[in-house]
Amino acid sequence: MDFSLTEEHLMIRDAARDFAQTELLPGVIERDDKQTFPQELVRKMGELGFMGIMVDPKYGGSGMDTISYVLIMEELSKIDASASVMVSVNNSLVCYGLEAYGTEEQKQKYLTKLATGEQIGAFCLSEPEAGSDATSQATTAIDKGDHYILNGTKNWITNGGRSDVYLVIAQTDREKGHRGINAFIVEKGMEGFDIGPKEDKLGIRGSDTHTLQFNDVKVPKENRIGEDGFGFKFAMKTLSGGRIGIAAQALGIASGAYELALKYSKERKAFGTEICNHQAIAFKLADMYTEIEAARMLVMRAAWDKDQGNNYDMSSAMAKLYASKVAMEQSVEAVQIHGGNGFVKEYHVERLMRDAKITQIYEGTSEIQKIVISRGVIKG
Ligand code: COS
Repeated sequence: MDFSLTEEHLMIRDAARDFAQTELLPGVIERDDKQTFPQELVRKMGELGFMGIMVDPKYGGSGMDTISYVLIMEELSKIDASASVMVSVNNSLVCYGLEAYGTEEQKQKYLTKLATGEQIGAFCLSEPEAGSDATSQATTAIDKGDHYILNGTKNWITNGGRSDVYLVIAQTDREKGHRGINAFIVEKGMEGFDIGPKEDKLGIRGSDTHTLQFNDVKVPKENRIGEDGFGFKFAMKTLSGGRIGIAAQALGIASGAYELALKYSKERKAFGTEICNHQAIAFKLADMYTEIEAARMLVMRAAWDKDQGNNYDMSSAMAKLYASKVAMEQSVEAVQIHGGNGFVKEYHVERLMRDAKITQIYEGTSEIQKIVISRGVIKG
């Protein structure tokens, strides 16, 4: 067993940290306040190879491993979880989904642009009545021979207004249940595809979240991903990797909040000494650090499982369940250590606390992760 990172991993982590500090940090409060999508920063992240981290270089990707992906996600998320969720969705839901299950034509046409950040992608599974209960897809894709006709509504779609490529899950044959579900590549601008207004959110306010409408959208058959009826398994397999990305995002929110709290506790004085010298604060720091390191082990384990070719359904669910809990609890503690200043935007921790909540909800709520884990435990 080896807990150390390679020289290459350390370099990748430092590059991500440097980018987050110099590029993401300066405008992060304003982007959160005004809900501004960081278009220019996405372009820069594409140049650094962050939009196709694990994609094979022959499709324009960086050809890195999942450990690298997790390291990059943690560093970006310490500073700006709105930017990191775009990276996560583009990498582990859209690029991975296309690379693992797309045809060579689909990879050449779509993946090559998504992996470089020239284009952005979105993953469209959730619906007004189908979030956790993902097999109950109301969106339909009727088979018309050489094309499908898509009708329905998708909710809370990250990158919803800014994407060029949308992977859309829809029901083709209701009688077949989940085996009648398909996944499709839908392009922005296809007739009948409309993007609703941007959601006004509690956290990750710089990310671009929309409801999407599909009204008789004609999707060519060559845009279906995998065999007929593969769509639900496609969503499940892709989300298992997505959960590693969100777990790493949660880890970054927690460690970012912790680092700010530690620094503050060494500067702020009360009762004649820096507040870190008071046991009330020192014990909080001890708990925070321990919890974050425990989350890190689970996140790294899930990434390692994926890199080794092991099944990572359970390890990614455990990583997301635990890291998101740590992000929520420890960002609250970071605000508490900051006292009154913690409630003020310029100290950053209140934003991290707001951003933390979504990690317990998207890409499968904590309750869904417990379903996945408990089924795995019982099955053995
Ligand atoms: N990989 C491959 N196949 C999987 C899978 C996985 N990780 N998980 C489930 N499947 C397959 C099952 O094997 C089953 O196929 P067969 O009947 O051919 O064996 C099929 O998918 C249906 O699985 P299951 O019966 O377990 O479906 P459930 O309705 O009980 O739902 C959960 C399973 C709850 C795990 C699933 O609906 C889920 O993950 N929901 C949350 C979705 C989500 O993350 N939403 C957020 C949207 S993205 S922001």
